[in-house]
Amino acid sequence: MADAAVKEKPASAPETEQELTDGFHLIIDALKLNGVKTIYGVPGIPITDFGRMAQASGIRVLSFRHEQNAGYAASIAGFLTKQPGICLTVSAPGFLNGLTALAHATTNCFPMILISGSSEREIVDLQQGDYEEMDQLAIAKPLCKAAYRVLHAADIGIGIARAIRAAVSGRPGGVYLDLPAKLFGQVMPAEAGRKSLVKVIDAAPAQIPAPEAVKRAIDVLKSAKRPLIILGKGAAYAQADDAIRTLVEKTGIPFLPMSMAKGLLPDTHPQCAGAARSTVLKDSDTVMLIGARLNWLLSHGKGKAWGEAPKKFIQVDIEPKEMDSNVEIAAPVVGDIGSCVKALIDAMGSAPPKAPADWTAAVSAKREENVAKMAPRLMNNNVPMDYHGALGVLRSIVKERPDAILVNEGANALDLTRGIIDMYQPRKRIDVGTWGVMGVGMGYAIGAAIETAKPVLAIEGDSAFGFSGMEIETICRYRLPVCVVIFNNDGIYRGTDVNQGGGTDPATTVFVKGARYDKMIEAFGGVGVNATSPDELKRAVNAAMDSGKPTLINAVIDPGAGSESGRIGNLNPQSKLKKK
Ligand code: ADP
Ligand code: TPW
Ligand code: MG
Repeated sequence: MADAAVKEKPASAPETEQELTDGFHLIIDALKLNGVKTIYGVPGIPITDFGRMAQASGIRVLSFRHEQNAGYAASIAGFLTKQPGICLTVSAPGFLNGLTALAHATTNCFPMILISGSSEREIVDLQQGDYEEMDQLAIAKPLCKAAYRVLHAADIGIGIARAIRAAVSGRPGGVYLDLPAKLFGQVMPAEAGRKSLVKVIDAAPAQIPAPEAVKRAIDVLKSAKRPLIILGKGAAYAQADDAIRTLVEKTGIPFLPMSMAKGLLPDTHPQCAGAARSTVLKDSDTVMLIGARLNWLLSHGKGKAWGEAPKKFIQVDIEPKEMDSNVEIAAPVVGDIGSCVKALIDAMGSAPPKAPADWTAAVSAKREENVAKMAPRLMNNNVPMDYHGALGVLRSIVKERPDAILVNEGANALDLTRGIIDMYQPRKRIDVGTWGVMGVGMGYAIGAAIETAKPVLAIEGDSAFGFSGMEIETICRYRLPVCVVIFNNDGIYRGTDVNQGGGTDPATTVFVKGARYDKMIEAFGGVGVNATSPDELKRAVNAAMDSGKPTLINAVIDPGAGSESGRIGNLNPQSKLKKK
C-alpha cells in the first residue's frame, strides 16, 4: 500500500538521495492500508490537494455541496458497512458544518471519522486571528467518542489507527481527527514513513457475554407468559441476521422492529408485531431488547405506553452503561450482538423457551385486525393525494423491489411511511434516527447508493427535503440511481396554517403553495415529474427505479392531510394561556 508514497526529492535538499514521503501521502497510505475506499467531503484550504491526491490514488472522493450532507453520507456508510465512514472538511466553518453529522453518528452509534484540516496551531493557540481560526479539537470532544490531533508526519499511521479502532470498537460512534495544515506538507524518509503505518488488526473485537448472564436471561424468558423481543438498529448494524432469525423463530416470540431494524426479519413474518405495537408494549410481561435503547422512542420503558402490569426486561447490548438507564434490567447481557445471540441459542439447546400459544394468537389477531383496518385506506385514488393513497402505491413498489434502500424523513411523511411500507431485507430502511433529525435525506441517499450500489428511494417531506436539497446536483453529477419522492403538502406538518397575528407574512409552518420541486432537478439534467395522483406517482417511481436515472418526483399531497408533528404531537409543550 505504501508504494504510492512520493518518490520525488525536494528541490531544497538535492544532496539527499533518500526517498521521501510527506503528510499528504502518509494519510492516503494509512487510509488505504486500512481498507478505506471512499471519502465524503467538501474541498478547500487546507485539504484541496489532499482530495485530488486521494482521488488520484484510487480512493473514491465524493464532493458535496455542504459538509453536513457529506457527514450524513459518511455516517450511514458506517451503519451499512460496519467500517467507519470518512468525512473530510476544511477548517472552522467546514468543520462546524460537518460536526452536526459527527454528533449524529455518535448519538446513533454509527462509526464515522470526521477528518478536518485546521489552521496553524501556534496562531490558533495564541488566538492571533489565523485564517479560519478555531480550536477544533476542544469543540469536537464533547460531541464524539474520541478526538485526536496529529502534529507529526511520523504519527499519522498511529493516529489513523486509533481513530478507526475508536470508531468501530465497543459501542460504535463518531471520532474526530484533527490534521493541521502544516502536517500535510511535512516530509520524512519514505522508508520510515512506510514503517510508521499501522494496520488495525481486529478493529472491533468480539465481546463474549458471561455464561451466567446468558443463563439468567434464558431463565427470565422461561418464566415469561407474554414475551416480546424488540429489535433495534444496533441489531441491524451487527449483521448477525441469521442468528437473530434463529433466535426469534426457535422461541416463537413476537418481535417488534424499531424503525431502522425493519426488514431484519421481514415485516410480513408471522411473528412480526409491528402492526400490533401498542398492544404488545402494553400487554407483554417480559421484554428482550436487542440493540435498542429504552430512550424516548420506547417511552423510556415506563408509563402509559407500557401498561399497568409489571415488566421484566432483558437487554442485549455492547455498552454496559446502557443497562438500568431508565428502568431496572432483570437480565443484562453485555457483549456484541452476534456473540450474545449465538450464546443464547447455544445455551437454549434443544429446549428453548417457547412463547405461549394464547399470547402469540392474541398478538396475531390484533395484527390482522389492524392490517385489515388499514387496507382500504391504502387503495384510495384521491386527488389531491393523501399520505395513505400515495404510500399505498409506494408500498407495492418496495414489495416488488425488496433490495432497494428506502431513505425516509419528515413528520407525517416519516411516521406514515414507517407504519405503512413493509421492509423485507435487513438494513434497507434508513431514517432520522435517535434525534428525529431533518436533513439526513440526500446525504443518506448518496451514501447508500455509493456503498451498496442498490437503487435508492427517498421519501421526503417537503420541509425535510429542503435541509439537503442542493445535493440533488451531487446525485446528478455522480449519476446515482436515486429517486426522490417529495410529499409536498406545502409545509411543515400541514400547508394550511395561517398567521395568527393577521399580518401579510405567511404562517411559520407553511411554504410557497404549489411549489414545483421537480423543476429543481431538471437544472442539473435529472428527470423531474409532477405527480398529482397515486397512478401518476406509481408510473413515475417505477420508471425511475427501472432506469436508475436521478429523478425527483413532486408528489402533490393535500395540504390539510397531515397532523401536527406527525405521531409525536404529544411532545409539544402547550401554553396554558394560549386560548385566553
Ligand atoms: P433504536 O433507535 O433502533 O431503538 P438505538 O440506537 O436506541 O436503537 O440502540 C442501539 C443500541 O445497539 C445501542 O445501545 C448500542 O450500544 C447497541 N449496539 C450497537 N452495535 C452493537 C453491537 N454490534 N453489539 C451489541 N450492541 C450494539
Ligand atoms: C434539524 C423539527 C421536525 S419534522 C419537520 C421539522 C422542521 C418537518 C416536517 O415537515 P415535512 O413533513 O418534512 O414537510 P410533513 O409530511 O409532516 O409535512 N430541524 C432539525 N430537525 C428537526 N427535527 C426539526 C428542525 C422538525
Ligand atoms: Mg410537508
